[in-house]
Amino acid sequence: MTTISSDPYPWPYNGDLRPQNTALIIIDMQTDFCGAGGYVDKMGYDISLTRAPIAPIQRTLAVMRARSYHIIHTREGHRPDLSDLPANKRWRSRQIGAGIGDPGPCGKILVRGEPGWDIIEELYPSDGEIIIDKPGKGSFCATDLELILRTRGVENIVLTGITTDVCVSTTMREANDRGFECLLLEDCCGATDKGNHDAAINMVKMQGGVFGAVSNSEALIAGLP
Ligand code: C5J
Repeated sequence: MTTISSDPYPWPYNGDLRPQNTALIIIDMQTDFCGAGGYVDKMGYDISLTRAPIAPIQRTLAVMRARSYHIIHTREGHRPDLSDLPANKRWRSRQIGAGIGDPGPCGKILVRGEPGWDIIEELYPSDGEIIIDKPGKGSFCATDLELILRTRGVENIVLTGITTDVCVSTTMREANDRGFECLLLEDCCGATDKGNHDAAINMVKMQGGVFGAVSNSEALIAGLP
């Protein structure tokens, strides 16, 4: 029986925490979401908020990699011909001056293969780690993530990345509905608005842990077998 100190219950619920059944998912740590000249920067948000989780994720990743946990990275982005970009998503992004698919300082915004779309150097995947390319906010929508998790026997998911209130929250809800036992690491996430970050974390803890539990990198590293 191994659990991590977390809120509102020691995670995972059944105490079955092992490298074989547990994955670290690092969501959308791309230049477009946390780098100078990327999508979030171009929209006018403060990228220090989305860069804050870089160091805690690095520490968590190093420990989980060394202990052979499953490591999965995601990237939000669209095909170069934009055939998977819904018209309303493009329209909305243009309203705020950062049109998806339009040229920007880091190449075409949120387009696969462009410099801004790729994962930042500090958290770049190692050989053999899974990368999920997703067109939407949730990591399960229009991807093979669920198939990969089930094939590998993953039951527990540790969630990190950006942004807390959008892609991380959507992925956590999708995973929870599929029966995965989820832990969100508070300091390993960030949002474009601090209030939204706090609210997204608070929502997880309602109803006895309606989407799972919340902890932080220090507690996870201290308790990880
Ligand atoms: C957004 C994300 N915010 N990775 N994407 O559009 O949260």
